[in-house]
Amino acid sequence: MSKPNNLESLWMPFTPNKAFKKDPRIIVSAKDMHFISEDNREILDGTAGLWCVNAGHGRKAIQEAVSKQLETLDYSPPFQFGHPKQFELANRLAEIFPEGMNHIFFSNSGSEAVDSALKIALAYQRARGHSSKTRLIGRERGYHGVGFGGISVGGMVKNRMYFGSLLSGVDHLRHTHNPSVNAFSHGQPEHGAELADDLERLVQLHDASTIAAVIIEPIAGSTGVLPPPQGYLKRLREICTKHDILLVFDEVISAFGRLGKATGSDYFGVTPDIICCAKGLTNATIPMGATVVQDYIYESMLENADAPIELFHGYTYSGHPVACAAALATLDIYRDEGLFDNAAKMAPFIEQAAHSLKGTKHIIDIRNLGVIAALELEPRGNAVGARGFETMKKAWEMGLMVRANGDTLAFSPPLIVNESQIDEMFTKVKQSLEQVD
Ligand code: PXG
Repeated sequence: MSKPNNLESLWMPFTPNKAFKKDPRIIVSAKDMHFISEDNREILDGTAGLWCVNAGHGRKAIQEAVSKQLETLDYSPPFQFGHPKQFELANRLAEIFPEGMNHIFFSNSGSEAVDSALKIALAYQRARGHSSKTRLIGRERGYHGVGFGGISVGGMVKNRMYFGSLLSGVDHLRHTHNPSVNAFSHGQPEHGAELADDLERLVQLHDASTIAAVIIEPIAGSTGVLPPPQGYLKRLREICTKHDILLVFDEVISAFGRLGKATGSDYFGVTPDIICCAKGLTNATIPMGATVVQDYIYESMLENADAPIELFHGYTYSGHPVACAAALATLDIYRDEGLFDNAAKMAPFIEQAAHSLKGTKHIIDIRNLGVIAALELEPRGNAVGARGFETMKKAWEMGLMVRANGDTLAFSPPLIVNESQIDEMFTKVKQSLEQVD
């Protein structure tokens, strides 16, 4: 196995470069539920990479589809020309996304899927004659990727504070995290549906005639796993409908089975106007994002937007043939192996295993939904995030990958996970926690 001998030139994303290069964690291969580290240790993947390897690692069928596609058609331009697989994939996605959401715009990442959604929302409002509807509403603690659109509507302080004044005309709902009444909730917390009424407050302030869209993650992931309070999403949907405001669900982590259904919208029984997805779409093998819209949005754009090009937006790699091949093979695996059902089956085990850690050193809250769980740790004095980071490192030494979002440890294993692997994840994280100050 080749071994890098100089780590200096690479500027690593969302990583403390100095600390990492002194004490690197290098992954050299992966299969099914495990990574193999440079020092040849098996690491149980408790995070599906970064919430994305939903079918597990090293899937043969995806590899074969990708290499066959490379041999057949490596690339074709997406503007003014088409290739068969992008249409096939759009049709396949339309089948598994909520009814009426049959039109799909391709991009290369979650960030691009989000920026595409925001631009589509604005262009649609203008095309149908509501050109004063330009305001975008996000939510505190929201994560919508790292483009300027996404960080503007996003609500994670560090992702915003270094980057200037961002998009104008953006406002935010309050987040829904309220541990004083909801700590240690199993699944969706009981309290907080009324926080959806924040949108009514923003309508009072700005007037609905200025608001194009609201974007939220149906379950917030990056900020530390915040399942929506019971009734919250339905209430937000009703307020959006009442005021003719588009509702965008950022399902970059919740689509493709994470909650035991194809989409979070399906799981929660709440249908938005636009869904953003990425990650699990190709099992993370080839970068790809998609923005899925209701038929009335697409049809209105074709009818009312300027001709001949209805949407002045697109990427060199929109609907890349190799990404499409990977996505089609991935969707076959999800269907043929019933992985969304397996996720639904594993959800109670992950819930039980996570909550069994109540009382373990440092833990101040435990949250779960579907194949997602989070352990929130008490921060160590002013060193916010230090305890989470050290526990992640300790777990890595013990052969477990867990994600530290500040002081919250997040679990989102591949959907092929079984009961004994779930037990192993929580046993190892408990042992790690016991060794961290
Ligand atoms: N929206 C959501 C809801 C996401 O979770 C993105 C957009 C952006 O996707 P790309 O493909 O542009 O990265 C994401 C990405 C974490 C973590 O620590 C999660 C993500 C990215 C980085 C870290 O949980 N999700």
